[in-house]
Amino acid sequence: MDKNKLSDIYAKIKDFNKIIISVHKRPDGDCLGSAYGLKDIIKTTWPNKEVLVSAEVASYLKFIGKPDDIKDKDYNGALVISVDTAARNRIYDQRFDKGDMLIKIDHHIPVENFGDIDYVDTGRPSCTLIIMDLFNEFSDKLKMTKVGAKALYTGTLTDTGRFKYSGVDGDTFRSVSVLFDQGLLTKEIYDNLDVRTMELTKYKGYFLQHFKKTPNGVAYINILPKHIKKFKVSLGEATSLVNELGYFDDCPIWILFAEYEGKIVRARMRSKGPAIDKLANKYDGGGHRLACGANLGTWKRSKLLLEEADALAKQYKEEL
Ligand SMILES: [Mn+2]
Repeated sequence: MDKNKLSDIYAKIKDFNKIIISVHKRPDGDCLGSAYGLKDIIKTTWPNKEVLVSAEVASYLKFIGKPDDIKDKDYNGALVISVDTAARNRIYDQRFDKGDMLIKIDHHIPVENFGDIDYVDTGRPSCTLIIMDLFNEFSDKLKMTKVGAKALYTGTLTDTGRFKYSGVDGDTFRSVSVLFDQGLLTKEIYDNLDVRTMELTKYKGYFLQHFKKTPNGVAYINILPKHIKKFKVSLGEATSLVNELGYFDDCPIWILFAEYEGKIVRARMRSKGPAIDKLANKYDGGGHRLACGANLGTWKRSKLLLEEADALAKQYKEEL
């Protein structure tokens, strides 16, 4: 935690009357939780400030907040805060640099600096925990309601796999305990996160019967538009099943390939052993040491990535 930089961020938030919070494309619980949590903290502390969130809607996360309709002119004189995003091209609203000042708050392995202030803490397993660091550092000045606590808890849950992934530590639970002190009620959160549609349940059956394994232990599946159509699920729903491939003790790496609009192929990669972030970097991606995304473009490149992942798995097993 960099207390000096948190002080700088606090000072800028206090200074500006208009703040726009920006998230990444294809939003997840962590970026939306960070955005709505930070919005709640700012609005509760300074009710007269205008705080807008620029994001796409993720239907399963509607219960933590909804994005604002932001006009070009809204950026005039605004402080823009980008959360949970490592690179410019991953930001959903590409007008992010149209404000008067830009702050980046993130926990991914840094790809590039793009803010006037860049606050990156890869030691935090979710970006929501950095927002809580800010809150806790200025707990004598900042306020939060249970609406903000709900958003921050949701993002922490989804990015840590419900406190399961590496990076979860004592600080995680100390921060989360503060959310309970703000009146956090968790039932609504679990009720919303634990919903699965009949369509996705049936697709999961297909998914579990059609994944494959490479010779050295990379479990993978190709998600094609025709499957999405047949099972009537969204790509976001289908790719949310990634960790269903993480249960095999002979597969330290697992990858889900999916074809997006315009035949663009992307990968979601996970590992419980070898670091995969360097591999993701080679394929226009990145993220964390054990959880990454990559932009492949074509199915041909997915084969290359798979071969390299297989080599990583082989090397890892040989070193055990
Ligand atoms: Mn995150």
